[in-house]
Amino acid sequence: MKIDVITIFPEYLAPLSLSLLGKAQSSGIVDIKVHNLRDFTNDNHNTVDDTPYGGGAGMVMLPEVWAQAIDSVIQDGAEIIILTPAGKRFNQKIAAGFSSSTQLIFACGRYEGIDDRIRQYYSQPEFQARNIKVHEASIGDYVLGGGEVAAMVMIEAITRLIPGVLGNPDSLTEESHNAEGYLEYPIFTKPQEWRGISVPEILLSGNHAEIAKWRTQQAQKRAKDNF
Ligand code: 6GU
Repeated sequence: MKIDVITIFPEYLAPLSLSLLGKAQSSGIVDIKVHNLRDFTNDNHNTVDDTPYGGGAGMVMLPEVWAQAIDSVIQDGAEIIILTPAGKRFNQKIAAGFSSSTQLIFACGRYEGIDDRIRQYYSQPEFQARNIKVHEASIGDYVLGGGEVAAMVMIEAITRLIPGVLGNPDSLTEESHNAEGYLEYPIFTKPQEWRGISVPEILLSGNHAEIAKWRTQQAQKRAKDNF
């Protein structure tokens, strides 16, 4: 999978070369490139934004600069993901869908966002014919300073679902037994008693059917208590 992240703060994305993702890149499973939007400006001030038509607070990112950047990386089959708090809420199911894509392009908006014509332009029939799709995505109901952290969240959630990225693929099958993707039971390791708190007796019983039943109950209880 090819992943291109376009941002005015490339340094923000440095953690992408650490840990599992760093390994997945060295082994060639994913190829992540971070691009500086300002490299695609055409004026001396490297301008990326201007005031909004119709008035209002803040600045809007210029469509031509974004198109230059996207055009420099786009391939047939690409999923263009525009990060905006107004986008569709990202979840595990969406992550699974994107995990089989050949190219993901993350457009990290700042300020009040990217001129809407970028979404419109890449949604046109000529791009549809190339299997290129545009999405607007949000990671939750709160406002971040920009899409960079949201892109990292999505990249981590998506890439760990690609075969070969996780050290132990069993971690994935365990998760997928839960319809909502990640509703887990509480877990314990050694020692059996720690600072006066004991591991639940059932987990020491060796009765796998009873343990599975307990874990399901606990996971359901957790899911209910969380909301
Ligand atoms: Cl994708 N961007 C911004 N700026 N804020 C967010 C978000 C994205 N998702 C949740 N909050």
